[in-house]
Amino acid sequence: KKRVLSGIQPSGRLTLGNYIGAMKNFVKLQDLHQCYFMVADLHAITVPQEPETLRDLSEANAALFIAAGIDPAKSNVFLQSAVPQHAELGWLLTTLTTMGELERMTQFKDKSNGKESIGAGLFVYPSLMAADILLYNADLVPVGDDQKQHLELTRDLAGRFNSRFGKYFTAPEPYIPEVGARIMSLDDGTKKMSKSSAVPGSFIALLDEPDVIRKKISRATTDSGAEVRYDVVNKPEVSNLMSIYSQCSDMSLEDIRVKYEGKMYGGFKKDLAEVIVATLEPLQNRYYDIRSSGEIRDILAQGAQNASEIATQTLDEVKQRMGFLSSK
Ligand code: AQP
Repeated sequence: KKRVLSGIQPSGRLTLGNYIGAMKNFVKLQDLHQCYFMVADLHAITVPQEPETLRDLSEANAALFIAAGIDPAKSNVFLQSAVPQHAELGWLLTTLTTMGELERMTQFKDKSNGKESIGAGLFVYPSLMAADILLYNADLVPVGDDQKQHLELTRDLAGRFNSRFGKYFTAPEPYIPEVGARIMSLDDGTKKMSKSSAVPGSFIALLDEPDVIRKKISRATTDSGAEVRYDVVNKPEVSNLMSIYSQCSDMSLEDIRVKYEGKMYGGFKKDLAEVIVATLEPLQNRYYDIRSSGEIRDILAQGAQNASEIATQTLDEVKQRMGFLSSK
C-alpha cells in the first residue's frame, strides 16, 4: 500500500474545480492506499481570513470531503492545525529552502501580484506544503495542475534533506487527472477557477443550488464560433466546458464532440448544466445529512489522532537527524 496525502484550504466554499482536480481522485485512491486528507487551515491564513468564517468553512469543507465520498472508515480526515507537527516541520524545511526557489513559484507571483502588502506566510507557503507531505512520507499527492510546481519543490527538499542528513524522505509523485487538471473560470477561459474568487459567476460551488448552476452555465463565456470542439488554444472556454462535461458524466471529450456536432452552444450548455446538477445533487443531500448529524467533529478528532501517530514519529526522527538535543 502506498501512502497518500492531500489537502484543500478552507479559503472559500469548495468548487467544481477542487472536486474535479483533486477530490474525485481522493475518493478513487482511498480504496487502494492509506490516505490522509486535511483541511489546510494553516495555509488558508496566508491571506487574511475572518475567524468566524474560517471556523465555519473548515467544518463545512470537511463535511464536503465526506459528502463527496471520502469514507472516514478508510481515510483519515483532519484539520492541519490539529496536528502541530505540520507547523514545526514547516519551519525546519523553511530553513532548507532558498529565497530564489520561493520567488520562482507562480502561485506566489499570481497571489501577490498588484498587492501593496504581502504576508511572509504567502511566500513560505510552499515549505509548509512540503512539510505536510513529507510528514507522512507520502508516495502520492492527488492535486490539480496548479500544484505541480509546489510538488517539484517538495521533491527537491526531500532530496536536500536526504543528502545532508541521511536518506529518510520519500520523493512524492503528483497524481493529476488527465482531463480536468485545471478547470478554468467560467467568465475567463485563461484564468483558473478559484474558490476565493470575488466573482460568484466565475465558479460553480459544490453547494450551489440547481437553478444557480443553470444560470451560471448559461452565462458562462464561450466564443463567437458554433463548434463544440476541444481546442484549448483557440477555444479555451468551450474546451473547459467540455472537460467539466466529461468529468461529470461517463463521456469522453470525443463522445461529447460527436454528440453536439452541427448543434449550437445553447443545447450543449443546457445539457451540461443538467449533468452538473445530477453530479452535485446526491453530494449536496449527503452534505446536509452530515451537517445535521453533528458527526464531523468526531471524524476530525479521530483523523487527527491517527495522523498524529505518524507525524510524531517523523518529527522526532527529523529533529534527531538535524542535531536537536532530545528533551525526553
Ligand atoms: N481550477 C481548478 N482545477 C483543477 N484543480 C483545482 N484545484 C484548485 N483549483 C482547481 C485543486 O484543488 C486543490 C485545492 O488546493 P488549495 O485549496 O490548496 O488551493 P488552490 O490550488 O489555490 O485552489 P483554489 O480553489 O484556487 O483556492 P484559492 O482560491 O484559495 O487559491 C488543489 O489540489 C488544487 O490543485
